[in-house]
Amino acid sequence: MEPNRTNVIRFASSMYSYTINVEKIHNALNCLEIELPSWGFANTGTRFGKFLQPAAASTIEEKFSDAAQVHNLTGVCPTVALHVLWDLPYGVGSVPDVKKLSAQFGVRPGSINPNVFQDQIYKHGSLGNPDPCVRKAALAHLQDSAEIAAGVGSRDISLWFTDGSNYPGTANMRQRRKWFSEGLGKLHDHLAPDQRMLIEYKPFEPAFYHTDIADWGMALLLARDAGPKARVLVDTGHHYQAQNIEQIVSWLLDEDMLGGFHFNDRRYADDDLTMGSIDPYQVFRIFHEIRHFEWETGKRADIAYMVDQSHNLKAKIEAMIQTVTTAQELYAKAALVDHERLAEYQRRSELIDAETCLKEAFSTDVRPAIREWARSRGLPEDPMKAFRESGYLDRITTERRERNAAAVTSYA
Ligand code: RM4
Ligand code: MN
Ligand code: MN
Repeated sequence: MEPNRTNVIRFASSMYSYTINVEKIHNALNCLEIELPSWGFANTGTRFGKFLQPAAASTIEEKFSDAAQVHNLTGVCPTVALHVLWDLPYGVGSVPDVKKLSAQFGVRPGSINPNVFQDQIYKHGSLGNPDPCVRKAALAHLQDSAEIAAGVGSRDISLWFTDGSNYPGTANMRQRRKWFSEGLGKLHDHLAPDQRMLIEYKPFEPAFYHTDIADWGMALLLARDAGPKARVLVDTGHHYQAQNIEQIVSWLLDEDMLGGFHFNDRRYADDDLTMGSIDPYQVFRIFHEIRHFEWETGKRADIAYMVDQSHNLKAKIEAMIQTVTTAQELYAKAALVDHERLAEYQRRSELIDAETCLKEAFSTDVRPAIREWARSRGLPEDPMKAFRESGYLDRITTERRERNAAAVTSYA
């Protein structure tokens, strides 16, 4: 059948917008990097116990090796977040080892995460502890962490505190805020000129009555108090059910105070499930706010995109590949939003058209364009398939099985 003129024109114009879309997606993917957490490759569990995986990583060398697999297959995960207590047992003394592993595996150390919650001295808090000796010890560890970060060439120190209380009347909340402000200020003074400190908030758990840094407002005030190198870190799992995370993100962007993300998903609380597994539209909306901010201001938002997940049941490396693929898809969709058109609809309060404009981008199948992008970079089109065919999992399962079987799994 001869194509009629109208069809030809329609086809040509849809080809034209297809080409524009592919270009938009490729440009967006070129600037998306995702940091993997070292602890995401280790055996983790719930407070009721762990189900051990024979292939889980238990040394920092194994964590680097697993993270490198994900980076080699996806091309967008050049850094791995490290937890000082779990990954650098000798503190600053472990820096040379980390540098060696980084050179060996081709992935760099990313954010450095101090640990001021596991030691027995932190039973009643760290920087907010009523005991000045404990506050001093916590600060010393935070400052050491800044030195570790400088030593391994990382920019960000990522701070999460469990400080809080379980029962009303047992803690002086205002006083603790002052201690926090003091301690974080001292850490700020200790940072090198190009370093940043990211302050994470969480409404509850492990503290169940009050948490010292419970929400983005508290984190923002403390970051402001600390100084110009402090920013807020948004962990998507650290909000109450109905909270509008993308609005928090857009306000923090507006204040130039958004430093980074810990991505994960949840159904109930801080479930640490795979990003986008429960509510992909929410991740899209967050990415959209960031892209919209960048379009409107002409500025590039300086955000560390990090994953903070715990795969108790899923195979760890595969779950991480799935996460990266999901992040790319949702970011690519957000890159497709037609900002000019959206701004016009918003100005005229054309509600249905504005919402449809967003949904059109969300419902576009971006996978062919992502495959094309991967091909153009010499990466596998299907990283999961490539991983499964690589034989890596079989090899590490054999190597690590015995050690993992001997690990501790009990809750009590
Ligand atoms: C916390 C928080 C921190 C992470 C720890 C392991 O809930 O999200 O960012 O480092 O878990
Ligand atoms: Mn987190
Ligand atoms: Mn968390």
